[in-house]
Amino acid sequence: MPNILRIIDANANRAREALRVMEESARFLLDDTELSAEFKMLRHNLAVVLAPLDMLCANRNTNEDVGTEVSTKSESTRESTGHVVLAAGKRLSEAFRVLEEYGKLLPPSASNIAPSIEKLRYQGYELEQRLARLMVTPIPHFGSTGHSVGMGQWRLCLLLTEALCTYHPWQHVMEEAIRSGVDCIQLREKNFNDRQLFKRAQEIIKWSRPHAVSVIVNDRPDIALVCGADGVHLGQNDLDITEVRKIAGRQLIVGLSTSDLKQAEDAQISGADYCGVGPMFPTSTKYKKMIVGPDYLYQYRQWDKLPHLAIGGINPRNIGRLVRAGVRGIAVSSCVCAARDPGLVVKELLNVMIATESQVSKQLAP
Ligand code: TZP
Ligand code: MG
Repeated sequence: MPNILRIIDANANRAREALRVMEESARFLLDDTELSAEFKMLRHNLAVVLAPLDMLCANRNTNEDVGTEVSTKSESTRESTGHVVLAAGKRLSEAFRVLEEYGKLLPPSASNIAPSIEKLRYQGYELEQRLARLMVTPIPHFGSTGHSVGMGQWRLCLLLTEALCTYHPWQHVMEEAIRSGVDCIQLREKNFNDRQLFKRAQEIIKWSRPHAVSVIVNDRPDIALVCGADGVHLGQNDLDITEVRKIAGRQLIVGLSTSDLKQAEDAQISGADYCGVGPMFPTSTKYKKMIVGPDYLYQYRQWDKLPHLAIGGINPRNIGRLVRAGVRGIAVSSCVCAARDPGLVVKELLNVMIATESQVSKQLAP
């Protein structure tokens, strides 16, 4: 038993420290009273859950801990405050998981510890996501001059369409997608009347704002403006961007779907903020005469004057091909909306993206 208590002691400290690191960011960097109070409350609740084991300290034996000297290179540097928060979040979830697993071996008098820690682990995950959303800035977009320009570059935009949500209500799909890391949601409902659209946009905004997830309305600058969305997405046959700017000025991010470089250049000249780039692969979500494929994405990235969202038939199995063509951001609909586990698909997309990017950059390194 004492050895298990040593593990619990070490991980209780690790969790407390990680929470404190995140709390300091919420408090001093973001001045976010509510979020820092929630971190504080989680630290407090951790202490309450572990209180029955108050002899824990007696099990601390740092001198004999064979792990104190072991550290990796990645532990000694951080690129930004966002990375500090991400590293702390990872430590927190690891520590909670260890507490939960070894807590299951405690005697019956402490049998509520493991399930209570499980609850705290979920709360920690939620808070970490909220903080990361506020701290980890979007990837800057570097224009052809090499300077950071305009808005950032989203990573993963979900096109949310209720009729495509096969296994779950749309709210569940949205919540899971947000929890799992989308940074943009586009409301895409072709058959809603104006009232329905307005109401749906408001609901999505209410859920997305606390997580710093952008909300874009498809086709309708008027609805986007009145409901306070971040932007509007237009197709080649929708209202011209110059006309949209007349009513929205710079109040809305404006995106335009493009299928070749001429359309992308026109989009930039008429004041678009980003381009949809596609379709990448065959899709049944929207009728498309022609699949332009990853070749167009590659050309786009050579030009690269605006942030982009590659779109059309993208899923975790083919995203690797797009990363090799230079993709930085994608928009998906059916592979998430129609998934049995939408959150898992979002995580898979992001993980494959990150893993392939790191493979590609290693191959390019001298
Ligand atoms: N525009 C080009 S392809 C497409 C749109 C709206 C459909 C994207 O949906 P999916 O299900 O990810 O192919
Ligand atoms: Mg349209």
